[in-house]
Amino acid sequence: MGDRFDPVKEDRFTFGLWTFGNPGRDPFGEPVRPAPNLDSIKRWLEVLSELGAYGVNLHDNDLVPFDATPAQRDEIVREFKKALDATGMKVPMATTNLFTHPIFKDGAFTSNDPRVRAFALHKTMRAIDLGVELGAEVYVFWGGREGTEVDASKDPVTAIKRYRECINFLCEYCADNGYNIKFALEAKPNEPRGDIFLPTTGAMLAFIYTLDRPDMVGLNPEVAHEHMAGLNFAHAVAQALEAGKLFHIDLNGQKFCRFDQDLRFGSEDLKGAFFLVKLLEDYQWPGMRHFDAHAYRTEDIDGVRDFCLGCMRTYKILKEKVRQFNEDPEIQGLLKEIQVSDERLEACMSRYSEDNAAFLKNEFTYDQVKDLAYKGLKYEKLDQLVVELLLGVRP
Ligand code: GLT
Ligand code: MN
Ligand code: MN
Repeated sequence: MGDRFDPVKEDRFTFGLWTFGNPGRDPFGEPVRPAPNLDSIKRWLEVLSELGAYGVNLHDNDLVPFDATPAQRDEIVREFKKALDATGMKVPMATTNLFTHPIFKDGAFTSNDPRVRAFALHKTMRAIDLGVELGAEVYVFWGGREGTEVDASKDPVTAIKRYRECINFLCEYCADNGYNIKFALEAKPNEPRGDIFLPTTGAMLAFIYTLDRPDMVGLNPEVAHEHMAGLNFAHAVAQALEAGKLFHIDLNGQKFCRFDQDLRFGSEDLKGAFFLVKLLEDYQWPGMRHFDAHAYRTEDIDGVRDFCLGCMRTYKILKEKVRQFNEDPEIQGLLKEIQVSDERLEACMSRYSEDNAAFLKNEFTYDQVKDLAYKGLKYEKLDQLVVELLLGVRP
């Protein structure tokens, strides 16, 4: 498109191999695009690099087939690394596919069968080795099959204990091997299971503090997954960010309370996307801007390219809107009015003391705030200004 919104490497945009490689299969329809293979992956590395993307992320089996021999695995990895070098593309994040193969039909780390849990650890340790070999510094855990349809089948308390045991085991594995990698847990409320354990970013965050090495583990929130649960994604991300636990992010688009659509970033809920970009940019969050989405099933390969470019351009356009928001005199003037400051009161509330409590309890009475109860806050005006800014009619 040739304007300032075209992506460049410094924007640090990444895509999963499974995103541009998505063949457009759904529960009711066959693939509409060819299944990815090493040759098509190599071509995509060139295309994405030319478009200005920084890198790609992968599951073990996006690159190495489940049944590859060790020699085949090594050959594929060698070829892939050559293609990375040739295109200057990086692999900042890796993960394990613990959901496609039938062995994981009732979960991996939370399976009732210890043999399945042991195999999940076997597969994940090897996948971590692969990620580290490719230079990944973040390792994602999305527990797609860690759940139930039949509540009678699993004790949910035991399931959480098993989940914890496996993540603890894998943290030790990384520490023992001196790997410079952090774990990022990704929540999703349901799909493909009827219910998935630890269904929201907040639930995952609480789980992290029960682990043996909480410092090693953070979050990978995804727009679509929080919207499936009807939640405000920027608020979930803010909590993760404030806790120092935003280790990675999955950007995409999603209508509320539906199946996991994984749509092009910004294609739904533009205002929500704007406040997400605002949060990441205002706080200068240093992570990759990763897209976990795929092209509509109506698209061929050209459409997938349009999809990739669209994700990145929309992010950059919203980033520009954030700059406008932060510089808009009318918006900033309103915000100044709204964000009242009172040094004395704030100091008093910031720390408990007998005196501060006595002051708030005995002297600071309703009389002193009664004028505020019915005072309008001008949020209608503020929100309309945001809408007009997003619609491109602010001066
Ligand atoms: C799968 C899932 C995503 C996860 C990916 C990583 S795979 O597409 O729906 O949300 O982030 O396992
Ligand atoms: Mn995801
Ligand atoms: Mn998703």
